[in-house]
Amino acid sequence: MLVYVNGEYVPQNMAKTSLYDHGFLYGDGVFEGIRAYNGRVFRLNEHVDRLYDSAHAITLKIPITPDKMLEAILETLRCNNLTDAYIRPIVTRGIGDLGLDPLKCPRPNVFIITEEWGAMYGDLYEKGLTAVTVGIKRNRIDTLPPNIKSLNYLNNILAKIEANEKGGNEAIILDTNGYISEGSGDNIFIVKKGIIYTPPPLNNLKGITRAAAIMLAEKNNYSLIETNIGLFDLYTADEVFVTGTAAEIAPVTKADGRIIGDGKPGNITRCLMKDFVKLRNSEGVPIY
Ligand code: PXG
Repeated sequence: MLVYVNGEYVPQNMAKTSLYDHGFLYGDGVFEGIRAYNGRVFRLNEHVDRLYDSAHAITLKIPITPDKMLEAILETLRCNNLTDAYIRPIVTRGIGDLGLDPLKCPRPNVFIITEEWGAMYGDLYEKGLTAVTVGIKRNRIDTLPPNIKSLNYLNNILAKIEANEKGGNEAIILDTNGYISEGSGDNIFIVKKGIIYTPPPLNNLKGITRAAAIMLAEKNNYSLIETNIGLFDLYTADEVFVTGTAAEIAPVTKADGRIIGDGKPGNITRCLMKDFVKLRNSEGVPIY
C-alpha cells in the first residue's frame, strides 16, 4: 500500500516522520476518517471541510488547498487500486523541539493513509450493539471542544478502555453536566413514540454520518428533535442507534443492562439503516 507524505506517494513501511513531530509528541494535529464504497468517496467534500475547520480551530495552517487535499485523497486511492476503502488524512503541527510551542514548528506534515475496508460490526447490525455508559466524561466544550477532530483522542480512548472492561461494544460518554454526548467514535440517537432525538452537536463531533441520518429521517417524514438526552431517556427509549463513518448506522439493543425496546433493532432504525446503505452506494465523488 502506498501512502501520501507531503506530496509524494511512498510505500507504507517507508513513510516516516520525526520523533520531534508535535503530532507525535503532543497529539498536536487533526485527522479525518472517510469511506469509499463502490469506487466513490462518500461525503468527501464534507470531510475535507471538517478537516480544514478542525485545523483552523487549532490555528494549524494546512500547507495545501482543500482542492489539492481532495485530489491527493483520490490519487492515493488510485495508486492503491482501491474501490472500497477507509481513508485517513492526517495533518500534524510538524517538526519542532521538545517544547510545546507550535511556533517552533515551521511546516505542518500531511499524510494520507488508505486501506481496503468492509463492514465494522458484522452480525451486530442484526443483533444490535451492547452499549455501556462510562465514568470518564467527555471533554468540556470550553476545554478541548469535542467538535475538533484532533489527534488527541485520549478522552475517547479512556472511554473505549472502560467499555471494553465492562463488556460493551461501544461506550456512551456523558458530558460534565450528565447529558449524553456521544460514543467513543460515533454519534447517538434515540427513538421514543416515533420521534427521533439526538443531542445538539456541541458536546460531540459534528458527525457527517449523523447529518446523513438526519437528512434521511427528514426524507422519511420522521420528526427529529435535537435536545439534551439523559440516562432515563436512553434506558426507556423504544430504539437507540449510533452513527459514524466506521459504524455507519448501527442499532443498540442493550444499554447498561437495560433491554432497549423489544431487544431487537427497531423499525425506524432499520429503515434508516436500509436508506443509508442505498445512499452510500449511490452517492459520492468518483475515484476513477
Ligand atoms: N464522534 C466521534 C468522537 C468520532 O470520532 C464520530 C462521532 C462520527 O463522525 P462521522 O463524521 O464519522 O459520522 C466520530 C468519527 C474508529 C474511528 O476506529 C471512528 C471515528 C473516526 C476514526 C476512527 O472507530 N469516528
